[in-house]
Amino acid sequence: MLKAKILFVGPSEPCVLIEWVYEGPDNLHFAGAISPEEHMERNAFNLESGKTVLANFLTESSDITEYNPTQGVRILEFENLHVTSNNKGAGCEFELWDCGGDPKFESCWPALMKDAHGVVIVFNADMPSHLKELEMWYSCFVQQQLLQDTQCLLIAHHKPGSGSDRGSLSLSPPLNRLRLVHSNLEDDPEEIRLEFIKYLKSVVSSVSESRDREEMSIMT
Ligand SMILES: Nc1nc2c(ncn2[C@@H]2O[C@H](COP(=O)(O)OP(=O)(O)OP(=O)(O)O)[C@@H](O)[C@H]2O)c(=O)[nH]1
Ligand SMILES: [Mg+2]
Repeated sequence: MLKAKILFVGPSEPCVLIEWVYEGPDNLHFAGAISPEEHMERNAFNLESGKTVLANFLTESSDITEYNPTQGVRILEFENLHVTSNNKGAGCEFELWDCGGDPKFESCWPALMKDAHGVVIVFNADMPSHLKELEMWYSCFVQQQLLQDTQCLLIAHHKPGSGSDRGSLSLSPPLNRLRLVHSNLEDDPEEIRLEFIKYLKSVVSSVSESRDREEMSIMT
């Protein structure tokens, strides 16, 4: 049975250590790092792209509402009845590798990329810094791995309350050659589910085609 490995990658700002100093009465000084309240605020500012939330939704895994930075990678296995590996209806299994976006995991990337069949880059369209980073993720995970553009999907994830302005997002080459879809789990969750199935189908057909080509070259 065909088994396809799909990576979920994309930016997530590292947890900045905010040093604060409070000068109290009698010249008392307090100093500290990021407080729990600030951590909550940081969440509201949408610094992460939403890879884990989307990965859980698309593989029907548990819902996570509290932010828990992915440490390295989580691997979610799933099957999708709508996606078969050939026209006789043979099944196909998937592994979704939900990668942590913090740059501190960069040293793990080569191991994560190995033998991937597809790369989904998730970003938050409201964050200008995410848009600037997209090209780096594409170059590193797709171009340098010699994957086809059809094996890559860009997902502009819209968190609740972040506004769903889609029109203003225009990407420059080479990113504008890629398939770009929007996800908004609150307003229209089925839209991204259908788009993801379409993407899985295109990955499976390119994997099957390259296997067929390999088999033909062995026989001839
Ligand atoms: N309710 C809701 N919350 C969301 C959604 N997307 C993101 N969030 C919130 O944003 C937080 C961060 O999202 P994650 O999916 O964990 O982010 P990530 O891209 O996996 O981050 P890293 O693992 O650090 O790379 C979540 O824990 C949620 O609190 C969404 O569609 N709905
Ligand atoms: Mg995560």
